[in-house]
Amino acid sequence: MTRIIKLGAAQLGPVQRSDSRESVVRRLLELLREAAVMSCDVVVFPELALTTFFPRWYMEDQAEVDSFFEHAMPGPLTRPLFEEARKLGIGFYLGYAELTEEEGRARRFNTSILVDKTGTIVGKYRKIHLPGHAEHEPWRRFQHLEKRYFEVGNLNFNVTRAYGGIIGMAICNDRRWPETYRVMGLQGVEMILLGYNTPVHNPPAPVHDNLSHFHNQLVMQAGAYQNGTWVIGVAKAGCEEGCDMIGNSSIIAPSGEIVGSCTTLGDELVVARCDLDLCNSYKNSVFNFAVHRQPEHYRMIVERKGAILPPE
Ligand code: ING
Repeated sequence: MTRIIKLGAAQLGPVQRSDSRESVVRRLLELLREAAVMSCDVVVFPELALTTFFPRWYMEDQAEVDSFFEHAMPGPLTRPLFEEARKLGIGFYLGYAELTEEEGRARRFNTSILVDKTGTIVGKYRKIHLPGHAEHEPWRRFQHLEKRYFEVGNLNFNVTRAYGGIIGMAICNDRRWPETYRVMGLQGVEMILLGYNTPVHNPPAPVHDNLSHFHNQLVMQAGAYQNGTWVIGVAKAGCEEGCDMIGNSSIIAPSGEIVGSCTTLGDELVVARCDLDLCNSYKNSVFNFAVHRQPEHYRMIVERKGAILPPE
């Protein structure tokens, strides 16, 4: 029996600071309904989909910072999304800023959830690779303060059985690190869902700006091929509060081929037929880890975190 997921990459255009949660949820519902017309099984929304990318600003007032976080998921403003998804029989990935209490203290994470077709949360991930910096750096055109506002994720890179396959999640900068894909690849992942908010301009390395689309697709294509998995990356795009962010949302097959990508910087749904069994020809041949990987022959370098160079 084939295991095909009709996958909708639901890119969002910019969300401005003044845009209410309600207005954003209305946009997400619009994309969800369009996905239903296209017979989608699963829809992927961006990272931090409910608000503007607030780490671009230096803030000291914790209450102001916390206004960008969700204190419950679903909460009163996001519940309509879960209810509509259940009614339409569509699962979804959603990225948001999570404020919760664990071990007796407030915890703040850059989080994504996996919701099945009954509207039940079946998976959660908290962003591990937090880019940027923790203190105000006035030399920058805009800040990137994820290290200030979020803790490093504490849920590892995990996988969930859902939608008939083995599904993993990542968030934005995670996609640039090969470990992200390999840790899930070693768990047999067949489809990795991730959202991103990626400025065109990267202040520490402006020479990379003109390669932002190339790098965006390069890392996801490599991760997909080297682990025999589908990878779907979905942007919040366009000019947000004066900061231009890339679109280029992409659906990538286990072959590394791009089977669909957005062409605008707005709210845009791209749909693809994702056959999970396409993973097998890579997992059972060139990337058959059990037969071809030799971790014992490089473990010492990985664990020592450094090269073993011959004496001078
Ligand atoms: N954003 C960016 C990303 O990794 C970045 C940060 C931008 C890194 C440009 C390198 C170059 O896509 C988030 N939110 O991680």
